Amino acid sequence: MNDKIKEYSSLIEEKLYKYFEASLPEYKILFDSMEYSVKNGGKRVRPLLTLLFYNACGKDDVLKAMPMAEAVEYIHTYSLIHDDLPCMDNDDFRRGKPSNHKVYGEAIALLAGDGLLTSAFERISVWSLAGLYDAETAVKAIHELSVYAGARGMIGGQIIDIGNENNPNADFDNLKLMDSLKTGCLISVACALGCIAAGASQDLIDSAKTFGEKLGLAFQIKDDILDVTSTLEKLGKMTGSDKENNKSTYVTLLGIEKCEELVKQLTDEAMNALDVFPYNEAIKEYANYLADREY
Ligand code: GRG
Repeated sequence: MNDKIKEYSSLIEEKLYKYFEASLPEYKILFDSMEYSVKNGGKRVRPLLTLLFYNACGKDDVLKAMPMAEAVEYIHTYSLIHDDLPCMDNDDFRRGKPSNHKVYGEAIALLAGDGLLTSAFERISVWSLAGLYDAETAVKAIHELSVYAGARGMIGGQIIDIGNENNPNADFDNLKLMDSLKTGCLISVACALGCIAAGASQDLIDSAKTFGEKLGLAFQIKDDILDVTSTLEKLGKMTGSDKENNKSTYVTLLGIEKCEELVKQLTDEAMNALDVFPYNEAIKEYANYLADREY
């Protein structure tokens, strides 16, 4: 694995939990619950992409992009906590451990998700007030994040997903729209945030988004493949859940072989968007790693 990927991954692990150290004693349980899910061993795909894109813009002081990386991982974690709730997917396991509501109960899990969502905007704005980002950079980052994580982005994808429950006939275009929103948007904005933190041009920000859109779809198709081919031990969550929920997926529509081809094709297309970046080697390596991943 590329040295930069290793270095940034350990930086992320070092910084991601600082926020929870300053928990309020009167209701520490909320911070414990937020920390439980953040600490719970995710792959850190999104914050890593933020740091890698910051670096790809020619910047080395990656700590400057860390609040953006934290923000996107907190939003990702909130989405997983809420997604596991009984009113959504009702999943008892996440990343091989009991899901948040199984440990803390539904009410606290709901609030932990709310706390993480809002803390994302706190992370960026507090560092801007401290002088790390100028006001325009912070507003741009907050704007992009709120659009991509909100009703026009990730939440929109979740609504389409709910509409597809018990609809094994959803077609390719429906799945593509759902996943572009549900999965692609947060990955896209993670890439864009790295460029925004670096003060990059709109051209670079747009290319980062294009990369994220393609990679996000490849990532989701791979996720659907692993739901069929992997195991609970490797994935840390129940496999076969799509079949059990009677859901149409890329695998049910196209079969595994065609899906593997599509992952490769979308990953290649994502790479094409990287030509404009001065330093893109680490991102290319990471995109290939994600396409070949087993969990
Ligand atoms: C706000 C309820 C709510 C939902 C928003 C993102 C989302 C929609 C729901 C989360 C569940 C899900 C399966 C989303 C698809 C994207 C995806 C494959 C998430 C898993 O991301 P990984 O593999 O997770 O990066 P880790 O555990 O590694 O962090």
